[in-house]
Amino acid sequence: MSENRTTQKSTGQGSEVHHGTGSADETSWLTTDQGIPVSNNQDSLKSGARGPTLLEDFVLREKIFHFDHERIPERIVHARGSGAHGYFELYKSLSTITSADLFQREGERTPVFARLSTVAGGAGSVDTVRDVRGFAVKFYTRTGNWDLVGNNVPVFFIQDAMKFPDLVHAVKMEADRGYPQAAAAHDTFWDWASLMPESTHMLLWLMSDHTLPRSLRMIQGFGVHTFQFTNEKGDVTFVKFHWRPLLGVQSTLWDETLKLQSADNDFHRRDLWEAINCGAYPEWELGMQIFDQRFADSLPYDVLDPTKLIPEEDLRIQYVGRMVLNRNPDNFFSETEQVAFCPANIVPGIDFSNDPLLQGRLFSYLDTQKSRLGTANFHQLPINAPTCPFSNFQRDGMMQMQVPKGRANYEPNSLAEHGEIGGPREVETGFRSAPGRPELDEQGGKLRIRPELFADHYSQARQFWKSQTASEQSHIVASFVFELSKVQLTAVPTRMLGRLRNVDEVLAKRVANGLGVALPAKLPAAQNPIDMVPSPALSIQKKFEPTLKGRKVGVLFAGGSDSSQIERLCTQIKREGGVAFLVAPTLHGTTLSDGTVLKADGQLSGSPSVLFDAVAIVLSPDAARVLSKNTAAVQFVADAFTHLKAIGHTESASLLLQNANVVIDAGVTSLGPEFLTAASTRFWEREAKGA
Ligand code: HDE
Repeated sequence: MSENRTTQKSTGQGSEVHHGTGSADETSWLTTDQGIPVSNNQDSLKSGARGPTLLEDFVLREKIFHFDHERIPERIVHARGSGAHGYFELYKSLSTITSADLFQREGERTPVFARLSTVAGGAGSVDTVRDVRGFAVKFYTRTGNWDLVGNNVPVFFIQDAMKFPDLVHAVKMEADRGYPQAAAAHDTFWDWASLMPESTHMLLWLMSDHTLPRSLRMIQGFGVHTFQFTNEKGDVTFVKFHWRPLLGVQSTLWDETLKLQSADNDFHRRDLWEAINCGAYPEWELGMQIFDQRFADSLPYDVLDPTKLIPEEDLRIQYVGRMVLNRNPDNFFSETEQVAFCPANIVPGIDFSNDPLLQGRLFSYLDTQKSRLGTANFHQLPINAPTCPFSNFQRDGMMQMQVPKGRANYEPNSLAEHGEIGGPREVETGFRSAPGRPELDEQGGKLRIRPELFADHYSQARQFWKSQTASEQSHIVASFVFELSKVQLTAVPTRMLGRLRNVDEVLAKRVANGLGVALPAKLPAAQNPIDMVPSPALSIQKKFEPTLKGRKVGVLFAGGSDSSQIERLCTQIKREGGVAFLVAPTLHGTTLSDGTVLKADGQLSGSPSVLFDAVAIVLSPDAARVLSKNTAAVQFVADAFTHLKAIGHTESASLLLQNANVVIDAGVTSLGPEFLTAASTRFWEREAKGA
């Protein structure tokens, strides 16, 4: 026998990547899943150095076997998401309206895990698409897990769960061709949407800037449905949930969004991760609109209809606490991928309403977890398990990870009387449904119908349109034109325009003009819309408050740049709560005016200005001359200008600005304090001037 065939220890001549052996401490040892120490993680077991691999190589087989099964089905919707841990802190007790434990004690913190997602795209799709964002929060309360599974838009496409599979089939990749990915701009979506008047209000939101968020840290969240609170006495109150980002709501422009897709596929995921990693924890306030039946009755729409919202001008939002996300997941798969949200997870003191969309969701999410996570025991995964004790008589099933003791797997039992473990028992303070209201809701008869008040599909869509600024209205028009221009089914854009006339004649006309088609006849409405008072709160721009907090400034420098100027700028940006990101033509070693050498954070060709909220151009005359002929540098400045961002610059950088066709306005400044003010906002007026 040759030595090669007998000595497994030999690594052979061709093997060169053995990275040391584990220490005496067993916890550092590489082992198989069975705990057997592994001596070689580079080479499979072969018959001779060049021979076939042997079937007995259990180390290799186990490694490949596990790898083959690494993926689980992605979510049918909301497949692409980013998660983080944090806490919810209550401002003041809500004990008069709800007995929910997490809302009892002022200042108390409840741990949470939040997952923010896009809806239509697959798990590997790009972050910056035009889409609604999911806003799901799991509260690990002392009386069980409460999942508030909402979106960043306060209304939904449909009124009844029956239509959800149709909506999702229509918006996802088309069934035969498998594209487009993560986009609504295609035949089947608009075919469906143009035939679904109830989706109109949501379509206005979808076409608005709300679906192009600048950052996941800058999105709102909404519970969408009406929920109910119950207190100790059994009184019932209605509640709608809102999340308000402390960084303000901010969006990108469509062109910015498109360019971000090539600049950074993971723009939102990276942004969230980096912010948490550097201690700039994103924060939202939890708001509630609390009302009773009398208020509900006073509205011209039904509060059980999820295509309607209650304008905050009509009913104040009370902010009752804040959520801080302060810890990134340790493992993306175990936490963000395996987290299983379910709107049916509510705790004593909170209850559902009869919203027919919500009612359907109560079934769907539990069911989908079995399909994704493979077992009814998915609740035992660490990210899903309640942090309070939980115990019942459910037993066994695939992947049972608990080891219940004793033989009490049924109830009632008298085992405890015989000195054995008897198991848990019902508790007086346990979950109780809010009392039904037969006079209002449960009126007997099994009917597949909708309440009459659900028939108005246009009034709130019109209110939304009228509440936007001129710039936001132009964006909505441009989005409709873009999306409908991608539709090849000829009757569909016409049908959509016929519907849009019910929302607003000017909107319909502008979209028709953009498409270059004649305005078709108005389609009949099930109920004629009414004019509601515009709600400024529905506009992002009207609520916008200038700030540098959480924003990123790209600082372009090159050889010979003034080092003290760069340093001063970076310090000031940081002081304002922003991040300065240094960009230079070469990454390593740019020599500045005083001879010091500065390393950039990103190379110019890979760090376009779409990645930033504002840009500062710190160039020496020589570098400005060179860069004014450099395509990446010219594009850097030109895009910043077109994307309505502040441009601060040294006098000598003027040539570069000229070549980028920058027109001097309030957003183009020197690098003094005026730049910091300008960098805290956007210059929407440039749009009107054709930027
Ligand atoms: Fe969902 N939805 N949905 N949805 N949804 C899912 O559950 C469903 C709806 C929302 O980060 C799925 O675990 C039905 C409204 C979010 O893990 C699935 C209906 C709102 C997330 C499902 C709706 C949402 C989901 C896919 C109509 C906003 C991601 C995987 C009756 C209020 C949660 C999963 C996460 C996920 C079904 C409508 C928000 C298939 C049947 C309305 C944020 O169960």
